[in-house]
Amino acid sequence: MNITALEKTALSVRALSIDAVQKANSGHPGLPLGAAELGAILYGELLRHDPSDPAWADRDRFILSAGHGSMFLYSMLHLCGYRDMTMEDITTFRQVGSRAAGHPEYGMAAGIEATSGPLGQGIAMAVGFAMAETMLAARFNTAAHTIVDHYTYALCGDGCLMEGISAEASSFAGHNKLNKLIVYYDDNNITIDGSTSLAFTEDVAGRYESYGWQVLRGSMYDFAEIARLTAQAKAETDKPSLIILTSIIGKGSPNKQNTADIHGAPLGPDEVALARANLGIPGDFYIAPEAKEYFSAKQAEWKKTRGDWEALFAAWSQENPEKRREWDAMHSGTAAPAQLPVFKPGDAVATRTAGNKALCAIALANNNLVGGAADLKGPNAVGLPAEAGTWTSQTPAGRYIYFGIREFAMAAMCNGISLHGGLRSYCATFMVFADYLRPAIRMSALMKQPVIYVLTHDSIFVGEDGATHQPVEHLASLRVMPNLRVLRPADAEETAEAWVMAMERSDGPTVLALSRQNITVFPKADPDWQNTIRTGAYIARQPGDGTPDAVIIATGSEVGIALAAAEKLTDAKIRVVSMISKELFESQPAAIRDAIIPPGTRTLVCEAGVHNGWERWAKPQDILSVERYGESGPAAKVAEHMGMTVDALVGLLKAGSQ
Ligand SMILES: Cc1ncc(C[n+]2csc(CCOP(=O)(O)OP(=O)(O)O)c2C)c(N)n1
Ligand SMILES: [Mg+2]
Repeated sequence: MNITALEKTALSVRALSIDAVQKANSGHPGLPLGAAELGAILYGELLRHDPSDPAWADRDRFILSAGHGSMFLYSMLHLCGYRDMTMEDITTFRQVGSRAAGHPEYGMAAGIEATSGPLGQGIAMAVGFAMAETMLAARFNTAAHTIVDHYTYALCGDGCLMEGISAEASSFAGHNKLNKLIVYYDDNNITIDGSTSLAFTEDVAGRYESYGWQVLRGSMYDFAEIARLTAQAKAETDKPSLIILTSIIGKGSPNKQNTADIHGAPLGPDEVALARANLGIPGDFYIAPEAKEYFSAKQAEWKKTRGDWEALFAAWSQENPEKRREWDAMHSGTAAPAQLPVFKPGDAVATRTAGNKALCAIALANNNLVGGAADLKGPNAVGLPAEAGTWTSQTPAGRYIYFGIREFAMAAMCNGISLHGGLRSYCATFMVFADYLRPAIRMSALMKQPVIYVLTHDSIFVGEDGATHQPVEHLASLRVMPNLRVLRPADAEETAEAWVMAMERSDGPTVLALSRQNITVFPKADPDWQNTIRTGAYIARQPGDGTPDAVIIATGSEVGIALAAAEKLTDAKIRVVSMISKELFESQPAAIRDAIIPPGTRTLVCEAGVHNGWERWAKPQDILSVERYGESGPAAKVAEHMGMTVDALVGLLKAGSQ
């Protein structure tokens, strides 16, 4: 280990971070200054990676959970020679167009493994990465060839550990013995408001030990110790490791280090000058020549390591052509067609139940689909066929995941699994608990990850469980999230298509909103509905030719209400549109929209949720919605009590036509 080169690397991280934040007049110098030594040794000595091929499948992953310290990551990527992270990006840190965004953003620059900044989610995503590694290793390694063998590293701060999601994810990781997960804790006792003594005095080590982690301690400023502790973490084959590194926030800034002032504000010109003098930084955006030399030598080493792996992979491919075909299929990013379940009009099936049949069929055709529920495997109906097995530390090739009752971590872990590559992930809970996982859904959408969220029990038709379990505002609140696709199929046939639509998506997450209650499969007026549904809506009922007298837009179980209401008004030509995805439909060209909902035609909406968003399609008095929390009782009685019935819709239709 070249200590001088590592010291000069840490110096360069400090120099770049001080200047980038100062120039942007915005940013967080505290973490990169305080943890620069870890950056140097992690990227220089510990990580198995190759900047010339940042997508190398068997690279170690590093997730900066404390995403506010983004200059830590950008400095290291630049120093290592990741081509995406140029000096121009660094000198334009936090400006529009720079790859060095305020917080690391997945997709902006190769080498950024995950978007981070929402504290705590990085730890959970790291758990997901580590899970994915075990899954692929179990499936593809052979006695002769170990082609999947990498570690997942993360760096977290006090904030990540205060967030509840770290508890969910770390408890899960300990239970599942994710020994190739190594989390460094930047233990500086400072957050934005000041000392951690204000609000965080728990025994972190004791807590992690109780989760079943190996807990190690050392100094952030002792390279040999960090190397030794990391080796100890790797040697532990039964537990994840937390390496607590005592550190000084903003180290090197003579007047601001060890204070909250340096957490998230530029040093200011005077303190920049003092810090430079103190550290021995000779100029702007300084990179020490020793660091440069060190990393150019490393680049050759890294290339060789990856080259060795490529040779191993080629030999493995040669000997295991079938496994190789599966590897390619799993990494292709496209879903294989499945033998979908067939339903016929008149069948009474809950869409959650139909969804399970579709999921099982799709899972059989797509070996890379893994997932589970937050202790609601049965109620959400998201079990996998028996041959898919269960993912445990003993059976890592298994595909059904018992996440436990940890919705938020479940969703963030699914993001990690998806980001890792090679796998598709899904997860499930009751729709009413969508807000327990919402910040992770947002991250799926932001990171363009095709995670599938199965949210069942999607309305007041849940019945007896009552108001706490009946979603009312959730559909509307999910629909407003950019790049999230919400699909609410109206019967079993639509549900199978919805699952296919979710699998076809590669650039963002999908919510499948499914019913608890049985729904009768209805005949579809549009013979081509299986294609038309991909526009977000199709004509489910079409009375005769020509323009209808009125159009009812309905979603999910309320399509049945709309169909029944339309039948009751025998003297009017009423079209029923099943709108499986409002936002998808609204993104269609006008010609497609107008063909389904003719402009100028009276349009009504029926959905068992708040009206918000539907004003685009119907006048307020023509929207049959639910504007209050639900009631406990049998579903039909609750619906009657709340006015979500065929008669109520008939009443609306008649009222408007007078
Ligand atoms: C979920 C979430 N809540 C709040 C914030 C705002 N925030 C950013 S950094 C920070 C303090 C973090 O303290 P610590 O992790 O100790 O970082 P350090 O100050 O040591 O760099 C807070 C509250 C956030 N980014 N994410
Ligand atoms: Mg801190």
